Amino acid sequence: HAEDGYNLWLRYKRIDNNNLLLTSYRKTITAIQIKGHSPTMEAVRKELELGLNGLLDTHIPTKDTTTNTLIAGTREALNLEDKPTGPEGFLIISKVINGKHYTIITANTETGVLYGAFHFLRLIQTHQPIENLHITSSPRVKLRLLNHWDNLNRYVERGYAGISIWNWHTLPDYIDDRYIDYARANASIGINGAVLNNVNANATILTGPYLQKVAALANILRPYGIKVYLSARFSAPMEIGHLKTADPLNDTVRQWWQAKAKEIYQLIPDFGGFLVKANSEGQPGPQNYGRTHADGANMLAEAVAPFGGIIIWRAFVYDPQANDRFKQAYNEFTPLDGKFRKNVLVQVKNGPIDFQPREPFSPLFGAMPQTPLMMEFQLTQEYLGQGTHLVYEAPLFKEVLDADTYAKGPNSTIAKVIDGSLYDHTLSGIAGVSNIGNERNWTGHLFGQANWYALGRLAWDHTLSSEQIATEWIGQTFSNDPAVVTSIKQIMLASREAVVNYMTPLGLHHIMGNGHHYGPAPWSNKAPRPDWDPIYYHKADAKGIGFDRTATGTNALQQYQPAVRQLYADSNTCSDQYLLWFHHVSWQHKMHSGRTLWNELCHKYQEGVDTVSAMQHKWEQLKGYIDPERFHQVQMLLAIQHKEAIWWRNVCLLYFQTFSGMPFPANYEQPD
Ligand code: GCW
Repeated sequence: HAEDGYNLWLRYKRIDNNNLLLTSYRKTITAIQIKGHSPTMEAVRKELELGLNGLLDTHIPTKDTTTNTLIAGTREALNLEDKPTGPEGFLIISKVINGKHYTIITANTETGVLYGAFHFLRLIQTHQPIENLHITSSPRVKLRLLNHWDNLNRYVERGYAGISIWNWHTLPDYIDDRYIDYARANASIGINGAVLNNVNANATILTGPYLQKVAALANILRPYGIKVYLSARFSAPMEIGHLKTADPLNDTVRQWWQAKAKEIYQLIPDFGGFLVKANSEGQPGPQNYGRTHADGANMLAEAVAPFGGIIIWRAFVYDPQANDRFKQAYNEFTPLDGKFRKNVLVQVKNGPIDFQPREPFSPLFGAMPQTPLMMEFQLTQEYLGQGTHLVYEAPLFKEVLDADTYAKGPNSTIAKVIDGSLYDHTLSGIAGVSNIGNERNWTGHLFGQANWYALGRLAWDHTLSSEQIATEWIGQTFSNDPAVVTSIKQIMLASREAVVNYMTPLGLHHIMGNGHHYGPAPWSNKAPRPDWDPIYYHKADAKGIGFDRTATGTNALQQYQPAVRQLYADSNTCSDQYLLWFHHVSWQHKMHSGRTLWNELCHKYQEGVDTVSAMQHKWEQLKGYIDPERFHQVQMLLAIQHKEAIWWRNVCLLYFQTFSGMPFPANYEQPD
């Protein structure tokens, strides 16, 4: 492939001759020895060969030589004393045995060895020394999943990178190479599961012919440590089973699911389980029969339990009748804590509304101690400029993971809720709603790749910083030249705050156009449901703007622990970032900066635009340091982003000015 981004962060591009590390790498690795011939060990061999031969531009033989050999194998196969941790952890160690030098990649399982091999390649790709290694690593979170919102007809809901990579039509007989590269990319960042179809599920996926297709994909992904999962439509027993009901307490329904589970596990013995969106946005669910989410989840959990499967039940629910969508998930789910079977996780979106540029964390985190809660992040940038805006999401993910729920006193971070450590859960998980499609560079926007990458890395180790992850990604994707790394990193790290500022500063949210969720439409009030309308969220009027969620309003704040509530409860002390999430404040309200709210709003929108200009400027300076193809692609997209940041600023300010009646501050670029 030319420089079209297809190779993601696995480019294995030759290290420059004038880089001293090249000599050292070539000296340290003169042969590769792979212990074992299973499909996973074959994947290890292929990757190490591809990677090392590419990076070092030499042919490294796969055989045992006297010294300077890279050995990869399970601990059992190598008969080692050193102990890697856990079923997926790995150990990379430099050893001298009988005067001979070895680099050993080992693990308790073959999948662990594969993760170790990718880590080793990452070290070289990011130009780290490899002569004296002692690295142990194991994932902090057990289920590290991508959720594909694939509709079976190549359409991806909220997909901005072409059509789906799953070609259901040609499966199971035709295996696109791309499936293998998908598996490699995921394994390289530790992703170990893929939910193949949309949560707005089509029951067809559960029919015999489709299960054959799913099995074909499972066979491809298996050597890479990736399990397949399916979104299950709750009413499938009626639609494809021709039953009269899908009531979870009905015996025939239960038997139908049990038989279905058995059928699936016969084809796919390591099938992961089901993901379910129920009684949400019109999807069928247990409440249609007067049953609870727990009844529904438990019925499915019972069906997959004999085979070691799990159920991931989504908590994304809201009700058009309710006065505050914010509160719904908490209200419906906290009473069910303790009622779910052991093999159920509840998957919660990071915020209480819906993947906004910034949300306070969902109050469910920390509020269901007896239930393993799984994090749902959205890689596909539905509300963040979709496929055209450069937004590096790691800072968003980190902000959420590092937030303190105070559920068990201070330092009860969301990361600890999610990794199971706060409440001692063995099941734990993080999911990312996938941003990939069949575009040549997978994600449409080249920088969307960084979000996929970051999700995997953070699910493996949530203590990594956004900056570390960016540095790794840039080194592998573009260059390790410190000047290039610094500039691209600055662009990436500024981008999330930029999108917050030019779209929804100071705690505004959900003012994107109904349906498409792309551009600004703060005036819009004609959606089929009130809770899809921007005016429901910003509540601008002559007095001020913002959603009062304190005791004088909907009191959604009540759902947080007192220590969190305290952070937000008073409009004078609430941080600017969340002000309009929790307060309806006057246009004259004095902000921390000393400006009025109106002036601050103008200031923030402008700041967003200015940051995008600065990002563009930094990118321009990289000309000549990055191949022309990728340079030009990103350059064009940044120009769109800049144009649209101005669009957002102008539209929102002119609209809100109809309420504030206040002039734009002096020295301010007047919107038109
Ligand atoms: O954000 C909304 C999206 C829907 C999506 C839903 C969900 C899959 O607009 O497209 O449906 O969330 O997460 O279930």
